[in-house]
Amino acid sequence: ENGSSQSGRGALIVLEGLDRSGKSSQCARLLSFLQGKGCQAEGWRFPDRSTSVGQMISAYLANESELDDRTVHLLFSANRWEKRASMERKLLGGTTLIVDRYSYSGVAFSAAKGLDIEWCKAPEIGLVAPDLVVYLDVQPEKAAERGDYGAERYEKIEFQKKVGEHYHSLRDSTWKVVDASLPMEVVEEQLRELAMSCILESQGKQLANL
Ligand code: T5A
Ligand code: NA
Repeated sequence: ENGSSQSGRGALIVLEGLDRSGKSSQCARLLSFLQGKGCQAEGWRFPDRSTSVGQMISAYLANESELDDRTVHLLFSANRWEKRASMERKLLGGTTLIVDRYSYSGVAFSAAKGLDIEWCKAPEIGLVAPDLVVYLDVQPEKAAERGDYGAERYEKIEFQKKVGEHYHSLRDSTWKVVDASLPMEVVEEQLRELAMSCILESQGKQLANL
């Protein structure tokens, strides 16, 4: 693959956070920064609504369909599993992936509905482990003031508070927490630094699994 022998593997960088914490905006900014530096990088997101599983999820999120809580949990997980092989191929080929939500969203949102957290984690085991998880930290009230809030199923302040508590319990010392209530440019600058050092450090490390 292109450049893989010179530059090593790509890094798996995940952005997590509540709805409207700024993940998609920051993923786009980080991606263009990295590409501008000549880094081989792609932007990914979960749910990936382009697949048939993703379309079922999308209809559910838009309140166009009803699904049992465990069923939708497993669909979100299946949506990551169907991308696992190509994710690994990209990373080993030297492409860094900037991923908008991953397994932690899967666990935090389903646990906030009351599902057992260990049950929620189980189907994520074996997916590719991120090299870096950045949590964009914002109060639900602040996020709710941002554009288009409330359009999708989970965009309710009380529910988002529960999601935030579950994210908190999932965090470990490897996560980087960024204050996402700061201006976009400030968040962007912090993400650049975190991503650059992660990409360098990841080159010498083997890919791991969750
Ligand atoms: N879900 C997801 C699960 O339940 N299980 C799973 O396994 C997965 C993967 C859809 C839903 O699915 C759930 C979680 C979600 O509820 P999604 O498609 O990622 O997930 O949708 P959202 O997270 O809702 O994405 P949003 O687009 O709403 O939020 P973002 O991406 O965090 O925010 P962004 O960048 O679009 O910004 C929102 C607004 O805020 C402004 C932006 O300009 C924009 O208007 N903004 C700021 N304003 C001021 N200061 C800042 N620092 C700002 N940053 C952004
Ligand atoms: Na988003």
